[in-house]
Amino acid sequence: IKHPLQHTWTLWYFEPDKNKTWEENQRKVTNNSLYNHIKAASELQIGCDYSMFKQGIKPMWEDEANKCGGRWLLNLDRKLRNMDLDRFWLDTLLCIIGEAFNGYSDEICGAVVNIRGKTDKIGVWTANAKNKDSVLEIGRKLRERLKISSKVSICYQIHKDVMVKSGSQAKNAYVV
Ligand code: M7G
Repeated sequence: IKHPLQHTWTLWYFEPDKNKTWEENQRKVTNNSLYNHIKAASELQIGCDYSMFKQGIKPMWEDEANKCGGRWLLNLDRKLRNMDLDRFWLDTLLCIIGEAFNGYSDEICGAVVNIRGKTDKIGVWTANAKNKDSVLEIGRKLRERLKISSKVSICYQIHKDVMVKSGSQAKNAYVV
């Protein structure tokens, strides 16, 4: 049977372990782990991530597919964890896997949810930060599909800026 989706996707799980490097802490979620319960994002421990990326792309800045790219970033106050986080993450997955970005889905590399102490984060990673039209269109579409309130703006950060700043402190290259 022809695959009904355009791409094959890989789910990654990050759990912080101080004895390992950041990269070693990224694990592919294999078929075996599907026999266990895959927790909702809101049930993960602080410090953990899920990443869903196109097959062959690692969920890291250094990957060939990501190195010129950036991410649309949605900051979610911890207080929203019970209410909104799982819905936002699920809708984000549906957008990327369902190729919802009109002609721009080729620009999508993947998406990440970071569970953190104060502010959880959802990032949609795109391939080339210089492709302004596609970056903006993806941002607008994301706003629309996630039904983000017009009072809230979402910002795009270039990975190269995030690498040298720290976490969410990087400047915003685009805003929608
Ligand atoms: P984070 O988990 O993206 O956000 O980055 P946080 O600051 O809210 O926890 C935390 C740290 O993880 C970074 O400062 C890096 O040391 C490491 N890290 C994160 N990412 C996404 C990467 C990556 O793509 N490559 C490498 N080498 N380290 C990363």
